[in-house]
Amino acid sequence: MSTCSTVEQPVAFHRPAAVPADAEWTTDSVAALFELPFNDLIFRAQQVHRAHFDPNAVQCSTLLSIKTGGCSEDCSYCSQSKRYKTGLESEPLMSLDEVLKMAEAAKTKGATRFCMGAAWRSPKEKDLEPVLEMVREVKKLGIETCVTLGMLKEGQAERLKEAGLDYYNHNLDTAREFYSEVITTHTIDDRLATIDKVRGAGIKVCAGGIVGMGENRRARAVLIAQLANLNPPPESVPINSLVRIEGTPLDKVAALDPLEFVRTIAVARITMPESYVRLSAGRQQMGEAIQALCYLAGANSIFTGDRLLTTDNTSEGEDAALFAKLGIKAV
Ligand code: SAM
Ligand code: DTB
Ligand code: SF4
Repeated sequence: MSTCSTVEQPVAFHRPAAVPADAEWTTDSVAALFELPFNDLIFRAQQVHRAHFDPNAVQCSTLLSIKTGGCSEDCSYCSQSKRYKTGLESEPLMSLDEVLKMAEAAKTKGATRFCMGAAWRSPKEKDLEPVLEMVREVKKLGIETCVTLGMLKEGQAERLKEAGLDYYNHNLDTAREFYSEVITTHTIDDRLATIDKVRGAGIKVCAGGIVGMGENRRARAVLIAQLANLNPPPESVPINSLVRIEGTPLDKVAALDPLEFVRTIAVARITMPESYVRLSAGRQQMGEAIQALCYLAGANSIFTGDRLLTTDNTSEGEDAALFAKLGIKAV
């Protein structure tokens, strides 16, 4: 029989992939989405995306590493852990003036959110005060604020909220079952506890993970199900493609098939219909075609600016050129 025969339809074409009857996603129902024929998966993701968002608009945030390197944690992917020889130079907390200059520049270039990241396990009291000041002053520029500072102690989230913080980024990073393969100095339950504190303080949650760390598809399904079952799901879901950093334990891990990355974006879109799905780290390594597929799969936010935290990002010109080709507007 010819491969183009119209007699046999792929079964999944007529069968909507398992949608849980109650709003709870199981690993199996998420794994079933991953197993769909690629075109069916993207079609479903597009349907969900178009029901909730302008399909041609992408929100842009700019990152700044306000405190770099020297981190106590052992996250196997990270350039900033003091346990690995990555050649990164540690830098103390930046001054308010420097941060404000960067935030102004980001706003001028069209970013609508400024995200300040610090390489801490958790912020000490003496660290939090200057960060609160940064949040207050950046907010005054008329741009949304986001920080990612590690695990929070009681009361810290409330103080960040009072300072005007819009979003707190705290990723689950990987599946519970795979977590200790990647990180041993804290647990996924520690991460969940901080997300609870952030939510409790009325700050919007930005939580996602990294793919391409040697996890299998099942583990990706576990991660997405856990994010989707947060109640409510995170407003922003960064999906990072591992940026392999020389000197880290994951520097030689086999690269993930880029189409599997696109699938992960589509599954995140379907399971978290109202969330912004952020095509995060790894865009520079992806090229235009894979990024375009990610937008098609429902990614609707990115990090813009020449740098992520410690690694290069696509340039402003490259992003503008791709958006022009695709007719995407930055919002
Ligand atoms: N120390 C804080 C924490 O761990 O939450 C904030 C900074 S940490 C660098 C923020 C996030 O960046 C991590 O949770 C991880 O998802 C992402 N990240 C770090 N290194 C990465 C890499 N090499 N590739 C992809 N994502 C990475
Ligand atoms: C997120 O999920 N990804 C961003 C942001 N949140 C803080 C960080 C990506 C870091 C990529 C590696 C680096 O530049 O150090
Ligand atoms: Fe530290 Fe965050 Fe990097 Fe982990 S991901 S080593 S906590 S900076």
